[in-house]
Amino acid sequence: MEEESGSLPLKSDFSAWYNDVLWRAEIMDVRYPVKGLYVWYPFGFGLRRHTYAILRDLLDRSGHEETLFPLLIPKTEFMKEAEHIKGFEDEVYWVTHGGLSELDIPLALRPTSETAIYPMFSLWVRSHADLPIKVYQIVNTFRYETKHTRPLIRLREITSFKEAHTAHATWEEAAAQVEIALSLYTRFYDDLGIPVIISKRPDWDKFPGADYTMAVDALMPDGRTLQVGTAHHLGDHFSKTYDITYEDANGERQFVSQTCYGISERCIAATIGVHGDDKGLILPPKVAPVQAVIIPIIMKKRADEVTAAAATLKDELEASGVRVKVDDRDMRPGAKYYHWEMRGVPLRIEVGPRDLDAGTVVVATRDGEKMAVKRDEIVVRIPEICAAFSLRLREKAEAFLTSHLVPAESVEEAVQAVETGIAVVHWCGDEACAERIEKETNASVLGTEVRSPHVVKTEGRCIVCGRPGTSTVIARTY
Ligand code: A5A
Ligand code: ZN
Repeated sequence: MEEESGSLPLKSDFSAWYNDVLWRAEIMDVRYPVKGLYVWYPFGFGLRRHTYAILRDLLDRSGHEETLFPLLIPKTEFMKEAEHIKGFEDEVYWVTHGGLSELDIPLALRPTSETAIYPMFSLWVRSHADLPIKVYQIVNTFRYETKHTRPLIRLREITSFKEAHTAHATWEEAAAQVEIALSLYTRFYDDLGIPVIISKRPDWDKFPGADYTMAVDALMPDGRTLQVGTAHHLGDHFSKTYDITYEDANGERQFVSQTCYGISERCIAATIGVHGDDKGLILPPKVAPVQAVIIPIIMKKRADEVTAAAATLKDELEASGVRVKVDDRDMRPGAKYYHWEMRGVPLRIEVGPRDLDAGTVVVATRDGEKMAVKRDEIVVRIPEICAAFSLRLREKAEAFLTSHLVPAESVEEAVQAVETGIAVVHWCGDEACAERIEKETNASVLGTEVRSPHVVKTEGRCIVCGRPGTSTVIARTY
């Protein structure tokens, strides 16, 4: 369909590019008649499936168990933790009726599941032996967002909310779990070829009901950052509210310490935004729904021979675990190339009469490399070609991030820096100074205690007041 309706805007016009590529590459259909709710096309859902398989695998292999809690939360449970309510009350959708009768207790559509899960934790935890608990679920959650909604980025129905919830005997153990979560998320984004910046959100920006929040941010091509994950230390705020206790060695009841951490389909927005180009998506092979497309180059003569060779190659690649398609539609090869480039397919394999004679196939990677590969070596060469391709994507993204991290020694320099990227400044920790920075730069303080190989933590004078401060990252955000 995209072939018939104009062309993709340049990626330098990122917002227009993003909106267009979503339907041209068949990721999301935005025509669903409810604001903030979107439809996954099957191709987009394939991308989601392979992306979340990585996440599931990381969690499953690090002691997490998958679970599933109800969507509806009774108002009585929801309203128990004061800070949590304050943070979410203007974002909650309420179910008030069952058929024609009003419910005795209204039910919230979960905006996140602390208040669904923790009353059950209270029943599950009895003794020290029941700890730690580490569970996660991948579900839809609902948030009545009032800021501008955007597919995959700011949704009212988050369709792919991965939330993990843990309970521990001590505060320190929970703090260690936050670090584990951050390292899992770093590995996840590494697999997607997306370099991230981790930092501690300022107090006024932490999760409602948390002791502190660590956030994972990715840099989008327009210089704005996207928060693509968070890990929260919940201390005993919720365990006191929901009475989650265990008996310690002395027979005394102790409140558990908790954490939770989440990732949404923003991880897919980041994959799309970070890697794509003027021709469309560029997908890392690990998550591409189609990893290789075979294009038979059909001339008048030897059409049957070429078709048969393409089919055999497909079978061989499929047997070796490659997600592969043959595009044998009756179209110009150029139009086919365009079609699969839009969808980010990492490898295109051309098979024509000349290749048959030479005993080779032509492999073109989505980032523009082209090579002749011996026909009888193609199956073993594919993993290596994919690995090199993934590495190039990652290196390109790393280079983009590093070149957009700009040290700023004054508020004026920070104003300049956030025009194109992330400002790295010194800040004293005082909220008044942060307000000044945010007002003048029209950007947000992402956080302190920055964890990134690209930001060296240093001490220096606060760019507002001159008092001692530490490295702080500032950016315009989604
Ligand atoms: N219970 C914890 C994990 C929690 O809810 N944390 S959170 O509110 O920070 O959400 C987790 C992540 O979901 C965020 O870091 C952000 O990446 C994503 N997210 C939050 N609101 C979203 C929305 N309206 N649309 C898409 N993604 C969203
Ligand atoms: Zn200051």
